[in-house]
Amino acid sequence: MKIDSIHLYHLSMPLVAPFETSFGRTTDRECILLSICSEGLTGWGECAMDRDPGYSYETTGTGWHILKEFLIPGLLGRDVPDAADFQHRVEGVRGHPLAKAGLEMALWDLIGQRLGKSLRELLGGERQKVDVGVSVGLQATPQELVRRVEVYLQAGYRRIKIKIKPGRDVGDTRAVRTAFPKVRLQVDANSAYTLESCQVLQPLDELDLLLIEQPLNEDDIWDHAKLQKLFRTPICLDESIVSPRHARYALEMQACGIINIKAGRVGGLSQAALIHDLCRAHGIPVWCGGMLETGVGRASNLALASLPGFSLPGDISASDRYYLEDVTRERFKLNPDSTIDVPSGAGLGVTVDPEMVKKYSRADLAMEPD
Ligand code: OSB
Ligand code: MG
Repeated sequence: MKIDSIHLYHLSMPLVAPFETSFGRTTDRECILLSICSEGLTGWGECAMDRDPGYSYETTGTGWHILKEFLIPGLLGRDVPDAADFQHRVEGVRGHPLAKAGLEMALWDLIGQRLGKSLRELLGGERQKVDVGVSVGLQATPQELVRRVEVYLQAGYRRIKIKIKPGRDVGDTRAVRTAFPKVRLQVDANSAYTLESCQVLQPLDELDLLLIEQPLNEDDIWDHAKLQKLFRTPICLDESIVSPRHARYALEMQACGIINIKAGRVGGLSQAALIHDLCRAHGIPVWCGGMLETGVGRASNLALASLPGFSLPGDISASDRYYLEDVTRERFKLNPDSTIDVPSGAGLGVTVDPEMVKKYSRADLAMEPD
């Protein structure tokens, strides 16, 4: 497919409620939405970085720079038939997986539209609907957290993830566990601990958690391996797994029992699928993480989560958990069985509303071959 032009949009969208993690508080979520025009079709992609380098070193600022100066110039006017060719072309740009993944997403959308196949079909996904849960941010008090969790349980979510940080870990988790003894519960520390400071988390091992997500630093697969030996509860890696190679390291080191796969964090859907295949071959369960995506990224996450190895519920909640208005005409709804339907239309299977993109764009840039 010949890449005729690429359009970037720096979005800032108000969340229905602030989302707080160990690395900060988000009230308006930023990202870079992009479209690729090719032979009369338009494919959409989302680069899921945030404004601040709290989760990852990538920000909307670095993403804009890398896309504009390096990634897009290498694609304009070229024929890019598939994701493998795309990955080969962007190999020379070190790192910046979130920026690359947004472009690859738009390419998959184009390929699907061209072939009349959904992203789920293209990736080999087997489910028409996927199990989902909700990720609940840090709240002012444990009591407030229990109230938030109750609201989500009433809305129909059957798996809860809570964010923890030093000083707000065992107490918060115990409060939720006591209030809801049977709920499927997991915690996410977003790299807020060290091997030493992690000692305080030991009581979590008695709270019947599905997993403990990313307690240690992003570049610290080695210490996660030491930590996993101290816990019965599976450690789940998120930030540490930035490529299929890192997934292999983690498995070889036995640094985790579970992996959270985000296509953005690993440089694209093709890389996410490779990690899925590797984990499946090793009997390691995976689940689809989220980055507060718009309807564009959410559609992509749903398709990814339909692959057979995604055996745990994803952080893919209904649209109304995040935004009052979205950039897609489609809004994703929670089914009574705590699932969300995987889009079945060609490509991502969503329609982008240009008015909404305009409303929430702070900047945009059209690029064509010179
Ligand atoms: O660590 O999983 C994370 C959101 C932004 C960045 C990192 C994370 C998260 C979430 C929310 O936990 C997941 C979602 O509902 O999109
Ligand atoms: Mg996480």
